[in-house]
Amino acid sequence: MKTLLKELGIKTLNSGVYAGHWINKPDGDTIVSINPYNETEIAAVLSASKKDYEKVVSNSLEVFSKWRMYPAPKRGEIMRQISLEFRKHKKALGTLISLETGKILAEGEGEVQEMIDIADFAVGLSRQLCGFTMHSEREKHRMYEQWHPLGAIGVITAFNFPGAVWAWNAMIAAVCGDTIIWKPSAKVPLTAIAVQNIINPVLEKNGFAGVMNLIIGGGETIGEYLIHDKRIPLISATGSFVMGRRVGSVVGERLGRTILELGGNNAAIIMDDANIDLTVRAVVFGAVGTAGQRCTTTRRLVVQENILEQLTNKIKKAYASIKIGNPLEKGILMGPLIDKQAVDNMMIALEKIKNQGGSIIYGGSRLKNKKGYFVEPALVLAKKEMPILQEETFAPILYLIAFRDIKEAIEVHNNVPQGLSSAMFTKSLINAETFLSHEGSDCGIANINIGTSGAEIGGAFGGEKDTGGGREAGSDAWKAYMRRQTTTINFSNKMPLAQGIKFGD
Ligand code: UN1
Repeated sequence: MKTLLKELGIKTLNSGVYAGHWINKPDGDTIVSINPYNETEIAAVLSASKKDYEKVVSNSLEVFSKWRMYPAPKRGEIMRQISLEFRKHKKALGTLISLETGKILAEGEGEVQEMIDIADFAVGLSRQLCGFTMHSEREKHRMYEQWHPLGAIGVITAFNFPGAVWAWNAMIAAVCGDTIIWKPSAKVPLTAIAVQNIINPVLEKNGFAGVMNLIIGGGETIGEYLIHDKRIPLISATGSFVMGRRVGSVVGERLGRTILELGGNNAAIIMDDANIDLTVRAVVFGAVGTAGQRCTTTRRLVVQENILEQLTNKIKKAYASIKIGNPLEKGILMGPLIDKQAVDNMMIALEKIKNQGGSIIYGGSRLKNKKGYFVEPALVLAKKEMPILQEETFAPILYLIAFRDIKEAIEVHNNVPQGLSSAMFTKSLINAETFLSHEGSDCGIANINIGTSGAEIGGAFGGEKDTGGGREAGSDAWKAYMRRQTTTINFSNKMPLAQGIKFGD
């Protein structure tokens, strides 16, 4: 572990504030990063005070005034160099992510791959920040729109994807000409420090230290400063609905912009014509991967009643073969939850399930024989009226709900406050297209014969309703990081008015 931490520049006690340079001794509290696998301390971090916050913001604003005038393709070239650095450190960073979050190594490295992918995407995007041109109704007039950088933006990320979600935001915002102030979850501060250490030499070498900055601290301090700060035109926040509502209302009050990527309560509908083996594989990864702690985790299976028993038996069998343990060990498919609170929350949810008439047909116990925040994944036979089905419990609990026809399935599917990801398993074109139609899934992501989690970066990522409506990563999500300007140029010798208005002539 020592060499790993050394490669990533992690010391026993680290500064948690970068403002174009590491702030030597930030004034905030000390945060300790705990390995959820064995409850031991990995390293500690000095968090930011209000004074440190001011340094980060003023630096980000100063760097923005230069960065915005640096040509976008050249900004892209710097993202290319960053992408190469991510590649170089994929193994080490993936291992640290695994250590700090408890996700298995394959997923830790997969997360770094997601960072590489979005950095590569940003390189290409840097030559494609295109606006439309329009035909003016006036003679010898040209009309077009152009996109300008927004400013210094705030990026608030959650513990479960401590690298990738920052990269979705930072890589895209940076090619758009923005500077970034990153407030990661205080549960995973070391990944953030490691990432900052990886990108710093590249940004410094190119004369742009401080395009991407870091501020580690609590939501009630640093988070609150960021969302209230008029100088920050955009806050992109990933986390719970409660957090998102706070961010949305405070930033909305000052007419700032937000990108909100909040909880999911994702369902997969399994039709009786589905390829069952393929379905089981997708469902197990979707429900148990990252120990059920993805916002895209499959939480509800809506199953056609005539295959419920067969499917349940196969899932049970698959669950029984899942090895739970040290996330760094080969063959392990499920690591611990992030902390004790997460385990307690799962146990509270399971109690509620029982009280509401659900039956736990597999797992659900706290694993007491080993250290660390371990649980067994749980399978629950649920009734569609159970109130708990409306909630996102950030743990590996999978509800099985029976349905008769596709109409009922879609009704059950959509009948939750959240709207992030969704899936249908079927071989029928008619079922698939119905699910994808205007009266089908109401989510931001809808898949056929693919699970709810594990999205590629090329598409826009995000969801509807209580998920917050934001979109990040690929497609045209970049537009949220820029301001649009509509421009009309008159190259005639006349002064015609739009709508043919005659004004004194
Ligand atoms: C998250 O859980 O916040 O689609 C992000 C996925 C990953 C990203 C998850 N690519 O599951």
